[in-house]
Amino acid sequence: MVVLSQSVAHINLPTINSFDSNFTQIPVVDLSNPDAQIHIVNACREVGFFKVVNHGVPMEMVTSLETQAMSFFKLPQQHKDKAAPFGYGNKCIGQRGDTGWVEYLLLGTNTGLIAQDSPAIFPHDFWLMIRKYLAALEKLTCEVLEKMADGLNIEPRTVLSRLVSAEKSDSYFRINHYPASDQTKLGFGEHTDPQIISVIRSNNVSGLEIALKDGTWVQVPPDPTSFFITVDDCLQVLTNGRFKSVKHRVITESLKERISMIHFGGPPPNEKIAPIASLMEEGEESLYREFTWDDYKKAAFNTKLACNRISFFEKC
Ligand code: GA4
Repeated sequence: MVVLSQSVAHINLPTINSFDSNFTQIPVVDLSNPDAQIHIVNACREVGFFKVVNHGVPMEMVTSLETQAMSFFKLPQQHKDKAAPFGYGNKCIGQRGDTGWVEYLLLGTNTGLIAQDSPAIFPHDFWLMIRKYLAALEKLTCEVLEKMADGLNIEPRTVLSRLVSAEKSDSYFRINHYPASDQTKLGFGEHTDPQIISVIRSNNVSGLEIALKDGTWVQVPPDPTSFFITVDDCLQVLTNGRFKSVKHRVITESLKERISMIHFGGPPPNEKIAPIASLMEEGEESLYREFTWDDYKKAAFNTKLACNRISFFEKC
């Protein structure tokens, strides 16, 4: 049975006991495997989610950033609240009244703030680590997207990666802290990510769940040495629906605190998001109206978390 604390008691938990008992494994892609591109494309078509190993990101870089972030979240609440204008949030997600058992830092990677150590409320070392981590994550994101282009047989192989490596790319970085609790709580409600792909890394504490194509939810066993990738809404459009963005959520059920760091790879604001021409078969039409990332982001950020945002842009 699910027991909710008072603070989230008003949240309707969606079908959290409908786990798919037949689904045994999250797809794993070994980036050093010469066939990695095939496994990436299969995972994106079938699940919209996979884990990458042999990713080349040094683990000490990841753990030292996590340690710094954890010491921020350990600060007294009044101190953390001072960071609210700079991306700190506590229990409130987005602008439309969504809540969750989570506190977080949410930073735009291209706003200039990270490059300027701003706000100075965080120590210089923290900013240095964030910059190093983001550089490594952008590289990993591009590697995955280039292999994806190879697997889809589209050229040039940078057709997707250039969207997140462009100077004006509008990516986000989020550190979520789910405090320990002895009760099951909705940490982060179900949603798809609006961007192209998101790269998630967490400590060794469970909670992340994904929805399969048939709507059943499966738990993702944590693996702190690996990264998990989600197919996001823009990638669904870029592939004209061949890949579907994956619904995911976090249900905390552990006495241990969970911390996750997510890089959301987004395109430049004025980039047109439409199916990649070289992927389309003869006579195939786009399933979506043409829009820019700025159009999509404005619409998306104005919705509730669980909203099917992509449907606003589907052709009737
Ligand atoms: C989900 C993915 C990212 O965390 C995020 C989220 C954003 C936010 O936290 O402000 C949104 C959510 C996310 C989509 C719908 C809107 C906007 C909260 C919300 C209710 C940073 C993003 O890009 O979209």
